[in-house]
Amino acid sequence: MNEDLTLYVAAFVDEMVKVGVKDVVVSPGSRSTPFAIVMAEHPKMRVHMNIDERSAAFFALGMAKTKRKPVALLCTSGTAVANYLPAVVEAYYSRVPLIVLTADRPHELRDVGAPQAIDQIHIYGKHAKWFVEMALPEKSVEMLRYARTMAARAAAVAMSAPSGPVHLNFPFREPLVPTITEQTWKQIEAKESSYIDVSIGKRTLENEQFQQLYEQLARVEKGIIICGEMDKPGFAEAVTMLAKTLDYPILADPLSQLRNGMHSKEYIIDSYDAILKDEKIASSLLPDVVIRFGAMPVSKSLFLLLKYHPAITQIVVDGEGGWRDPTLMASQMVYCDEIEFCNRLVELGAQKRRGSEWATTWQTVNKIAKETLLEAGKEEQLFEGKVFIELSELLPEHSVLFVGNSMPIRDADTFFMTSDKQIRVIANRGVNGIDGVVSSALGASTVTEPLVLVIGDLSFYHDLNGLLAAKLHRLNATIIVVNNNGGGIFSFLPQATQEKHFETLFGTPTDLQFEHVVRMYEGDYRKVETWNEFRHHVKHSIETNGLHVIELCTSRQDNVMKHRLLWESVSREIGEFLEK
Ligand code: TPP
Repeated sequence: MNEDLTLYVAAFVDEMVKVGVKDVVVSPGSRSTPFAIVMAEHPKMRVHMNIDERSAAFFALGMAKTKRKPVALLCTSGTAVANYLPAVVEAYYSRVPLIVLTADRPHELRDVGAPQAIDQIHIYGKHAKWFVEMALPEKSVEMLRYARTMAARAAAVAMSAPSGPVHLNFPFREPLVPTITEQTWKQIEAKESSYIDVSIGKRTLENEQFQQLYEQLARVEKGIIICGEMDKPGFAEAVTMLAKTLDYPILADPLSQLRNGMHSKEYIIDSYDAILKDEKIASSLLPDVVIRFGAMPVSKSLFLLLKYHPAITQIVVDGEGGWRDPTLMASQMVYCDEIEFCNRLVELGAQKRRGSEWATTWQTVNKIAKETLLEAGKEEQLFEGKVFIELSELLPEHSVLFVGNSMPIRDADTFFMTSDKQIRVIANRGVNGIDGVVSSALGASTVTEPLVLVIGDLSFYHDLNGLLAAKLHRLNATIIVVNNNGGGIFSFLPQATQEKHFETLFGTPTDLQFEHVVRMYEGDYRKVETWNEFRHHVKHSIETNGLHVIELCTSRQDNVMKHRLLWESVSREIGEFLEK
């Protein structure tokens, strides 16, 4: 009977379940056996097996992001632990709560040439919000309470602002197989409820601070609200009310969750990236004040506007108390829950300012830009941007659109415009990696369906291993691979002028036939050549269970040319309007 080990691990797992951590992504290994078996035995814990730790960690990240709750990860000792690093880093920067549990050799077997032993202490550095080297298992009442306390605290730290990953390292001595019986759960049930119930509050300001902010803003006519990545239920309604009160347009990033849904779109500007590409136009639309919510938006032209116009007063509101200002131009940091901030200013703004020329100009310019960009929707040839125009029509209510990094997120910014459909748009924008995107999307698909991922060919290649989860767990997902045979983004950058080295160092064509891989994972594979085929297969894949991969082959040269032509048309049309 391995009672010390069994009861200690069972107490930890039971507490995790009680504080709401009910999903764990497990990778196989020997040292992690105590947790793997206890978790599989716990009646309320859902175990998701994922063999490759790099994919497993991204799978957990996608799941946690979509749930807005912590998800646990479990792996054995050695390089398994190191393979979690990319996802831990992404989770840290994108504020996603993860509880990383790693099994380790006991202290006497460290740094003495024992197999599969590496230094796991603080292995994720500052990318883990909290690190704990756990005590060796013991079944005393005190140590069972210690195990419970650590589990509750791990979830609390992961969830408290800013949310992020925590790492607990568990030394285990052999024998490693726990002896779980019905009695085990009774023995560790110290209390019916959680051992520790943690309440986490929201940040707010004093009444006078709200009053001062309102008075400051009420004096300024030329203001804009900017929303980057943000996924708080209720924020869309609150910020659109604030926009109405102040008569400020909202420049809404595709990840702000403001472009889609039932809230008012009157003030939502979705084509600002194309509008602001022309410096002359941008300088005629300069605001005096900006209120910024969420992460920094994807748009480069918006970033440049904020960076190079120091006269703009930039107010950055962050409910999680970070420092999200890559422009280094913020004038005010406001640490207040974003919904509370909007609601309180709306309450103060009884006298609404409406119908200013400022807001109307932005609305008209946006309309012109949109109409011009939507011309791309008439394109007969396969054009990357049109994927998102088509998806706005094809995606059903309550779908999740997962967007890959590189061109897909930029095309979503330009071509995925406002609609009344409830569509959640998700991406890994903490550090913009092209790694782990397939796994993150598949993790998200375990939480909500239908899920459609749009991804570039290099990014798809990067995480082909991730597809195994779809086969093993019978997941339902549609993956649209935009295959321009290499890194399309680089054709837009100054590197594109380096003809001698461009293809070898940046373009990097792989000439891979993805069909074989998709079939290996028992997915349905379609290559589309026309928009009719595209529509047919997207609709069919959403209505049918299983993994579907739809590949669309495009040309990098054509792509850059078509984007530039569209941006030129937008500048021309808006320029003519503004000169009138
Ligand atoms: N490695 C990682 C893990 N993340 C990165 N962001 C990069 C490298 C640098 N990088 C950014 S975009 C890109 C690379 C290599 C090319 C992506 O190509 P693809 O996924 O085919 O998308 P496309 O640019 O064609 O839209």
